[in-house]
Amino acid sequence: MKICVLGLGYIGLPTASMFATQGVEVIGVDVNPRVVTALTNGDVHIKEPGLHALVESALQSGKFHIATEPSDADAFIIAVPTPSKNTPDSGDEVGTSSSRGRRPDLSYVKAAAEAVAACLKIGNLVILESTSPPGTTAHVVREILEKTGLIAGSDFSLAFCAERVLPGRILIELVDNDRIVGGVDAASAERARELYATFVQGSILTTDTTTAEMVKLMENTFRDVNIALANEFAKVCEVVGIDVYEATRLANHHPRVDILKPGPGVGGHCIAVDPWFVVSAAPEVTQLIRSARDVNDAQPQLVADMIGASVVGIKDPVITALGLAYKADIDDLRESPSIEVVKALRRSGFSVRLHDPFSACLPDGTPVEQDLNKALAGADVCVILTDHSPYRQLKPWDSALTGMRHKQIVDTRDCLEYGLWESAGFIVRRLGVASKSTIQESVSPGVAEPVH
Ligand code: SAJ
Repeated sequence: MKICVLGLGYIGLPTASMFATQGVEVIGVDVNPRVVTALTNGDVHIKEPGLHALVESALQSGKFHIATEPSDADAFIIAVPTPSKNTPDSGDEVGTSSSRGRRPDLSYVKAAAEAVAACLKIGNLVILESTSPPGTTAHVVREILEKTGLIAGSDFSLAFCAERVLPGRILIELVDNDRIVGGVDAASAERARELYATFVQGSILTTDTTTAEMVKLMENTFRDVNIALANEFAKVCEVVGIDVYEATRLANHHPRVDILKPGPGVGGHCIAVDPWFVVSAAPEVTQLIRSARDVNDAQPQLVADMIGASVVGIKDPVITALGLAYKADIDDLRESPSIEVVKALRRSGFSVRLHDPFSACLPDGTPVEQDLNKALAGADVCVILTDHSPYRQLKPWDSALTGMRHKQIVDTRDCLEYGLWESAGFIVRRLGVASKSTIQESVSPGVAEPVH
């Protein structure tokens, strides 16, 4: 058995390595020569627990070969990105987010399918893993592959099987999670099921390709809509003067309620993108999904306004932003709401210092301070945007915090034991919590208590 995996990113690389360490001959293909050179030299370009060791052992097994183009194989797995792009009229509507009307960009999937078509032989199995709008496998990919004259479902098998892994737990979830495989016919689904059973220990359930594509989109849309609900509850709780975390904790005692956490917005390459694939598949009937996207997309500005309010009255305020990744304990900055908050603050003219223990620079090369003491020295407000573990352990008496000019914290992730901080004289602002001690109430108008 020989497999060709196209796309050596967050999903393709672990998947290819997993097959190779199970004794399957794998050709890992990436169009980016830098990725290919790095991997050939044993350098893994993605930070993920256990991934370096897995790739190393795959390469050492002699079963994992890296290339820039696919070659003959028994099975092809396409794991390239499916980003979204703005429709020409997006962003023009008053009161809506700039991402309104985003639609899937299938250019990478199409290019990968063309590359597979060039090597396609009778008896091959082709699987699309990239998250895709409903119908992509059965129409777009099928059409490209059938240009060879071979017919899907009779000359070759064609299936869709999306990944479902959580960044930070990829290697565990790749093995343990159930998988949904859709085939253009029952035999295609069955062949794909057998292939994944090489390393998947969860159940592998079969269906048709379009249902399998929709399942993946529904999963991430479910999460997006539920996060939007948590963000909306946070705003309501501020209006009615209560603590959203207390209310959520109590509501979640109900056996059929599981409210998520509010935050600075939704990031990552999936949840902020995939709902748009659903919207673009059926724009007339997806008002709720669209509204949820708008609610989540508006969070960074809301958080920026909250931070801006904390430094009213302070001359030349210094804001220190802790955490830039889209979620805790990873280095992934894609679609990160933390970066959107920083951009919004800078647009308003604020000076913002950046700190993140996992990222030394932004994608545009802007350096990110790695020393917390330096990042917070003389700062007027410390803002937790991403709840990385080191931040969760912060205490008001840590040297980094005592170096601040004013004792103010904005915790957008509810990750600090806020009572401790308030006892130490800090003003703590949390999303979804009506401020007990606003600056205006505690000290002279608009000025926070300085650190002595
Ligand atoms: N977030 C909140 N509040 C919450 C939970 C999350 O604001 O209560 C935010 C996070 O901070 C982050 C964003 O949402 O910015 C997304 O994070 P996440 O941990 O919910 O999900 P991802 O994007 O890392 O991974 C998701 C997962 N999908 C689901 O949980 C339904 C994962 O299983 C998928 O494989 C992955 O998308 C993907 O690749 O599609």
